[in-house]
Amino acid sequence: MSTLKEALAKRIPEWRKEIADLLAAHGDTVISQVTMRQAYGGMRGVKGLVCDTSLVDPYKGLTIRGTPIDQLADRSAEEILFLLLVGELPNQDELKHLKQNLFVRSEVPDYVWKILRDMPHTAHPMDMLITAITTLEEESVFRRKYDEGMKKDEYWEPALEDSLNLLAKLPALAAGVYRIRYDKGDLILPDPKLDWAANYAHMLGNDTADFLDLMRLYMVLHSDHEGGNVSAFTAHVVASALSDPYYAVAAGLAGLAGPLHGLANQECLKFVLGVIDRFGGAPTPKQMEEYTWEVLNSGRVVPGYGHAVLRATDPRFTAFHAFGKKHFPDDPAFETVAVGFEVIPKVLQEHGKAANPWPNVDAGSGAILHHYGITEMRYYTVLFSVSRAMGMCSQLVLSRAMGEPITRPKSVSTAWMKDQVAQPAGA
Ligand code: HAX
Repeated sequence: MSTLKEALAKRIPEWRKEIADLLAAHGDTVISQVTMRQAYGGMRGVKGLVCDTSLVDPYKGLTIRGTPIDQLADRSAEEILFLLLVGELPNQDELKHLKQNLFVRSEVPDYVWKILRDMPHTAHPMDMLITAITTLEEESVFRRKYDEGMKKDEYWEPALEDSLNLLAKLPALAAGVYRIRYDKGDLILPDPKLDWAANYAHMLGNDTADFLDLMRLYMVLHSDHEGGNVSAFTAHVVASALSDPYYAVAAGLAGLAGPLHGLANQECLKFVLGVIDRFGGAPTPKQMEEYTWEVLNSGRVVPGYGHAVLRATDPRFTAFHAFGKKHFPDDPAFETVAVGFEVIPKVLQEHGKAANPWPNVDAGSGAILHHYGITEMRYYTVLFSVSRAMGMCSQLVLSRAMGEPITRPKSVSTAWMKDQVAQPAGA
């Protein structure tokens, strides 16, 4: 049976040559310029990174290896992982092998459960997930092989091994975080007949066909979002120091746990429930407008709206919206998100600050989870994390395969900036 590793091993020499040829011929070509505003402004728009797994077009949104995300919404997470890494979808044989391979690696050692159970009962679920991952670092093959003196050419192999081991365990780990943190009873064992995403749903404790489908969609939509977002970039930088994938993914997830990034889904449901609470159900457009202005006038951001790169409605929002519309159009939380979509972009345009007034992926996902009984909103970023780990791992395996060096941009001081624009004495 052919494997993901074999498929990747075939592609790597081609890609290495492609990059070497490009650099030999055009290595000194300028691809970006940096203004002072960009240096002080989160490096927005600076092109100084390469990511081949996915790309975000400001108007069309996410494409994975060139395919728009809405055309991949019916695929399994395993297919997406293969696509991210290898650049093409797996054949039946490769897919079957990957599913089995992930299942075989999925058992979580007891010492991890012990640590999670010993954590304070008030711990944030993201703290628990990150702790579980750093605890699992004990298993790192990359670190062991590095200590044994592996060659640079070989780095990608144990990076892939660690990535597959970690990804295989993540659904069980994340479901365990949910069940331990929220007293949901015993842990549930995975079912060998289910795929990776459906097993996550099953281990959370909901085996209905709709919820399994939702988890499949959720895991695909959040899987990757090019290289410059906080979590991907953080994981990339940490892995560039040859820290192993457990450290890199844990670091990336610490970034995802920020309210301007992955934690926004938690904030979004808080916003939606606040609206429902205030108006006793889904609001009218007028009420939604009033509420949104209140949030803005109190100096807060409207969660789920705006984006550092996108300048149109996020196709991932559209996919979630279509799911909600099909399965539960009358749910008050879904209706509230729908009214928000009608009203909030206009309010943000009138407010005049946000460069992008349109919804991002987080605007509606919480309302959908809420419908299926996952009401513990502090847990939502964990779901995002399980999926996004696929992107982080794929990117770091490819970075090692391409022999990328340690990341180290140059910083400058404000005094240096002032010197650049100082008039010569007497001018
Ligand atoms: N509500 C109110 N104000 C907003 C806003 C929003 N949804 N989005 C942007 N703005 C404001 C910014 O706070 C900024 O204000 P100041 O000049 O006073 O600092 C101004 O508009 C310009 O910001 P921008 O250039 O449009 O946006 P950034 O690239 O700086 O930031 C963010 C992008 C996603 C962080 C921003 O739009 C935001 O805070 N959105 C709400 C939080 C959110 O939904 N985050 C999830 C994003 C998707 C993601 O990463 N998921 O993981």
